[in-house]
Amino acid sequence: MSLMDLKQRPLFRLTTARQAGWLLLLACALPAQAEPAFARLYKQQYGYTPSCNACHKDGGGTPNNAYGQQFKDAGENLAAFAKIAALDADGDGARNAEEALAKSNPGDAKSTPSSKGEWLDTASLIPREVQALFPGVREYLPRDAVLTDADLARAQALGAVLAKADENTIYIPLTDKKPVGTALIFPAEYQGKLFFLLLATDRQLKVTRVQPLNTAHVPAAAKSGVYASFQGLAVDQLPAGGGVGVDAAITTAVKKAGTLLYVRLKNA
Ligand SMILES: [Ca+2]
Ligand SMILES: [Ca+2]
Repeated sequence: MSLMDLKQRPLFRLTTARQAGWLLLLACALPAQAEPAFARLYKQQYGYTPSCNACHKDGGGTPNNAYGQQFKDAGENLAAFAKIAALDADGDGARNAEEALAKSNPGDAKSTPSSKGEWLDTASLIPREVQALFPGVREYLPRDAVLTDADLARAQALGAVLAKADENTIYIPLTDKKPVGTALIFPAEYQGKLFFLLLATDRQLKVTRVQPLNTAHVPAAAKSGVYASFQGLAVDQLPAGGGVGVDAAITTAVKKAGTLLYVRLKNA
């Protein structure tokens, strides 16, 4: 399938819980890489997956809102929901549990059982870091990158060793229903520490940007000057990482991410 064929696919098609889980993991985990355990527990308790903004002020990685704080203070576990059920975290007059059951946002006073708003819209699951790279884009096609054995073999031929663990979500920004590029958030590891990178391409799958996302705990990755070197390269012609420095760690991760994009979006 070529990149252009993607416009035939329905938007925001989340066919499995796993796909939704991946999206949420990415959307809520960044940039702080907090475990999105809350979202899983919330689903267990209330039967649906909330957006990051149930607990965060402005998407994943931002400070907790009042509901997120109450949940945290109550123990951050399944039992915590009952403990804070009768409270009204956001002060909109509806109790927390009442809001959760009505699918309004217990952490946002603007969302109430009678006027829920669009906080559960799947578009809200597109990470802010991705949206910032495509200003003006209002529609995204999140595409689950599940790797087949053929994909893994193609990747190897391109010089990247991918594994099932590298499966990910590719975000495809659309303008007038047509893809205008791609974006992928993926992990890199340096000296045993995990951090995340964002790779974006144009519609021809040439790299437009590689940037670090949460490198506060890996200062070397924040300072690296290697990011600009990927710009303009086709994703199937990225350099292989080699060596032990942080630049090599980044290059290896970018090679894997670019190759993942290529094998999933370009015809064999
Ligand atoms: Ca409330
Ligand atoms: Ca509310």
